[in-house]
Amino acid sequence: MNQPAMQGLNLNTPAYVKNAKLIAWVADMVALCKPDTVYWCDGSDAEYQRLCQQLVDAGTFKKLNEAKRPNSYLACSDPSDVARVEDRTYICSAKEENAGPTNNWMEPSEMRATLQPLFDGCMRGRTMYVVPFSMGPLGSPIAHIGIELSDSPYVAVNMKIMTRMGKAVFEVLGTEGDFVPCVHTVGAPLAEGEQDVTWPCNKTKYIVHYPETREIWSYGSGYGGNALLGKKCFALRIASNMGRDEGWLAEHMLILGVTNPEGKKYHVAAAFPSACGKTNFSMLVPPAGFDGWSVTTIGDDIAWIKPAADGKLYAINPEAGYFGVAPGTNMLTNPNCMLSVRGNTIFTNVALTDDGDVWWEGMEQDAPGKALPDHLIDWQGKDWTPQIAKETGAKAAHPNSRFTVAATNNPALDSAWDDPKGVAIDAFIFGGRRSTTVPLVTEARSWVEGVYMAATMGSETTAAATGQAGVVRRDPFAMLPFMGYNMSDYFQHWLDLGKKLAASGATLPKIYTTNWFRKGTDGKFVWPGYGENMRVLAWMIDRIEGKGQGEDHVTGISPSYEDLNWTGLDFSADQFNTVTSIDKAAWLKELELHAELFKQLEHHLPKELGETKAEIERRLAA
Ligand code: SAT
Ligand code: MN
Repeated sequence: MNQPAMQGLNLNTPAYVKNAKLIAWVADMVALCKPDTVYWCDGSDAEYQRLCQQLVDAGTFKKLNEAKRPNSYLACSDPSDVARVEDRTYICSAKEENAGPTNNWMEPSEMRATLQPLFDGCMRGRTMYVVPFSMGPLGSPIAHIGIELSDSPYVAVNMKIMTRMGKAVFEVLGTEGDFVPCVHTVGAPLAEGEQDVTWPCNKTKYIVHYPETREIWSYGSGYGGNALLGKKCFALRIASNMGRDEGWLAEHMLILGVTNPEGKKYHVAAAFPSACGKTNFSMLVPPAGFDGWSVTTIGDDIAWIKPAADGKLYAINPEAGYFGVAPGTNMLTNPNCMLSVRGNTIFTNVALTDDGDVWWEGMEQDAPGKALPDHLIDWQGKDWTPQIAKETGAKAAHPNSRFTVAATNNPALDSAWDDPKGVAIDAFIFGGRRSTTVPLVTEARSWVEGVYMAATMGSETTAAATGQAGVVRRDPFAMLPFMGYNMSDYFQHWLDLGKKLAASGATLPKIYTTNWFRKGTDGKFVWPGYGENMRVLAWMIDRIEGKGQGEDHVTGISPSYEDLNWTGLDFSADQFNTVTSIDKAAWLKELELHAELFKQLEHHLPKELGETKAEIERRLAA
């Protein structure tokens, strides 16, 4: 039964693949996409090396200097294919109201009719890679399996790092197991004898999700979240639907462990929009003065969180690697990350040094006297010098340039990062990027108030998505680009979960909001951020232990200057005031923006949120 030949093309199905549904689906997709060959990834290191060499031969990868950056590669994308494309991303639920007002929607049969001609023959001249992967530890009760069919070997090697990818997945899948089918094409079929480009892609792009049938179809892009379908498409957009139906959460959150000097360990899950420092926070190194504290990484981007019989919420990182933002990363801002990417790393859209290593903006800032390099090849293959940068403002690395690296490279990896059971969450953090208005840290007085804070979160946009960077938009739960269903129903899901846990007598995790990004009148960030965020994290842990002090204000509880540990940092009460003050006029404006959001989301908006808003208004008026 294993080798049905389609139109003369052998599917090359390995004998160990015994899932009839999978084999039939691959046959259908081969018939549609018409690749030249089909290759089933086994996930072995030998295969990884072979595919990387193939990418080098094709000109997509450049092998980096083995002495400086062992077993590492640089890929430079087409300049038009550098970030997620939110305006081309669709949630095609049967009913429009289930996608909700924050998602692009098309009726499923209409979308299928749109995609059919695009996918017909889309893989001509290329190999279809069958990429089996598990989101979460193989066989974990929280994990789920996906199969990505892609005509991009770049996707195959990135998926090897980002997920548990390979042959063992088929054992878990067995003959009857279920999987999320993910079809991806760069949308650039090759005519007979046509020479390929180094980064094939298509001007037309579609990133499509069918939540009811749990399918993902991606056309035209080879980059990041558009193409590595286990990440945002599966682990957030499709998984949020699974979570709603099954009573769990799929969140855009890092997960970290934090141990205090008494040796007590806590777990925190934190949501920040893309390119707002999740990776840095998850690998935080406590500063001088925090002897005895340590932070360990469970995940840097996505959390799947399920309530267990003990009334606690357990979180796993469904991923196995980090696809992090390179610019700004250095030995001061994130030493663990710099150590992680010393080798065995794929870099995308960073600059190349003359001795075959990588460089990005920010690397010059981590040691006194360290200078800009004299010459580089920038991410678009052009000469770059400090002079050119000064004259034209040209960036050597694209602002959304990335590294792909295995979690096991991280020196701060938590010993439980791969535990199928997950870790019990003690606190949630929601953090936006706001130059004004929102204070450094606030603790919600209740679960409902926390959900309100998360739901109304605003953030200035970044280079992680195409479009203008730096404009404030509401980004509820840092999930705006990743919500797989109606946002208001999702708020309700969070409220319901809180109610259910409280009813079982459980202590709910505390909820915090943070803002590391307040600016002074000089336009510069006031809060030093990075490792210094430990001061805020330690306050949260003290609060959880019932020790930390705080002051009640309009939106929650915040520390006073003397409530934080300032050992080793010169940060004045005035500066503290700049990042924590609550400007009444600014908050009145802010509440108007909350009202606008609630108007947009009014269908199914939980009434508790309106009540919480009224409560804040009452406090502001008092
Ligand atoms: O492009 S990704 O979605 O993989 C990264 C991000 O935007 O967070
Ligand atoms: Mn992300």
